[in-house]
Amino acid sequence: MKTGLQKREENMTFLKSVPLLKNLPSEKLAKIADVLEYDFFHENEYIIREGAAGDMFFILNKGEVKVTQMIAGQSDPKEVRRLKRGDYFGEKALLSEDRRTANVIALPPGVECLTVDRDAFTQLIGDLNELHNKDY
Ligand code: 6JR
Repeated sequence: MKTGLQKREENMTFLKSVPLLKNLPSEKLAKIADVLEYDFFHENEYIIREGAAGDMFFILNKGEVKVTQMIAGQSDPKEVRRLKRGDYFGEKALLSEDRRTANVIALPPGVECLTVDRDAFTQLIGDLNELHNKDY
């Protein structure tokens, strides 16, 4: 069995490896480590649906996802990119209070994400320049 302390250390080590978070002070990372949750998704499962409301931010811990988006005049969503361990998604709906801008779908064999809710995101992550300057 892992102790709470071991789990916290593991989370801290991973958070330090996430490019988005690498310049945050340890105290802030520790706060994120304390509030994050784990979420698991089966292959082909929709983690995020375009057009839905959203209150969660995701950091990919294991596996890969594909991002798809509706294009005007086309009936099927088109793949726009793939994301891997250490990448994040779901920030746009939290920054703008808008609907989700794309679908995010788990690729085989499935995905493990760290999730941060809207309150913690706003307090600890939401003011990072990288998020605001992101230009897809
Ligand atoms: N675009 C998440 C990854 C893209 C991408 C282009 C866009 C928007 P969310 O998909 O956050 O949920 O994290 O909206 O909370 O190329 N993602 N690649 N979003 N939006 C989103 C991102 C992630 C879905 C993308 C994304 C656009 C283009 C034109 C408005 C207008």
